Amino acid sequence: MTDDPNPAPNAKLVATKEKWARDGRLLTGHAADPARDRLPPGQTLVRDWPVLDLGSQPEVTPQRFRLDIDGAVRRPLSLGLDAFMALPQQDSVSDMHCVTQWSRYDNRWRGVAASALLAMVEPLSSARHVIFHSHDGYTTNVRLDQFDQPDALLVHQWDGKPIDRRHGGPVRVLIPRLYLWKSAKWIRRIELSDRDKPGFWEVRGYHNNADPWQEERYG
Ligand SMILES: Nc1nc2c(c(=O)[nH]1)N[C@H]1C(S)=C(S)[C@@H](COP(=O)(O)O)O[C@H]1N2
Ligand SMILES: [Mo]
Repeated sequence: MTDDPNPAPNAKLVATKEKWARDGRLLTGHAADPARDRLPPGQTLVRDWPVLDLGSQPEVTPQRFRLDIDGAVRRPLSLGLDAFMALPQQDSVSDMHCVTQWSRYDNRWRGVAASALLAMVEPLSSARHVIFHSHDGYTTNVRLDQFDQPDALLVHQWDGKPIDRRHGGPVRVLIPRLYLWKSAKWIRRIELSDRDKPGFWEVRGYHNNADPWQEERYG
C-alpha cells in the first residue's frame, strides 16, 4: 500500500508536535460558531500555502497512481488515474485550517465528490468510519458522516492548476470543515470500517474528531 522502502517519519518534527499536544499549545478555551465566525479560535490567516508532511513527499506518477476504496462496502473500487479523472468533476471553494495555527481562505478546488465515490461503492449499513492510507505511510481517520459532506472532495486541482507533489498530488483528500491533518495527501486507499482506527496523529495526542471551531486540537 505504501512506498517501499517506507521512509521513517522525521523524528524531531513528530516529537515537537507531540509536545504541542501535551502542552495544549494555542488553546483559547473558547469555542466558536462556524456560521458567525469564519476564522476558528486560535487561528491566524496566511496568504501563502504552507507545506506539512512527515519528511517525505512520494512521487506518485500517473502510472503509479491507484485509488482503492474497500472494506465495509458492497462494491469495492480500484481506479487508475484516467478512470478517476473520467468521473463527474465538481468545483468548490473552501477554507483550510491547520492545527499548527494557519488558515487560508477561498481555495479553489476541482475534484470528485466524496458522496459520489461513496454512492459507487455502496457502504454496508454497518460502516461508520473511514480510514485514509497514503503513499508515505500516513494514515488518518474520520467518521463516515464527516466524509459524506457536500464540501468533502478528492481533489486534483487547486487554483486552476494540478495539485503539485508537495501538496499531495496528483490526488489528495480535502475535508475543509476539519483540521487539515484529516485531509490525507498522496491518497492510496480509502478503507470503510465498522470500527474506528485512529491514525498517525490521532495516536500521538491529536483529537479524533478535529473540529476547528470546537478547538478539537488535542485529545
Ligand atoms: N499523506 C500525508 N497526508 C498528510 C500529511 C502527511 O504527512 N502525509 N500531513 C497532514 C497535515 S498535519 C497537514 S497540516 C496537511 C498539510 O497539507 P499541505 O502540505 O498541502 O498544506 O496535510 C495532512 N495530510
Ligand atoms: Mo498539520
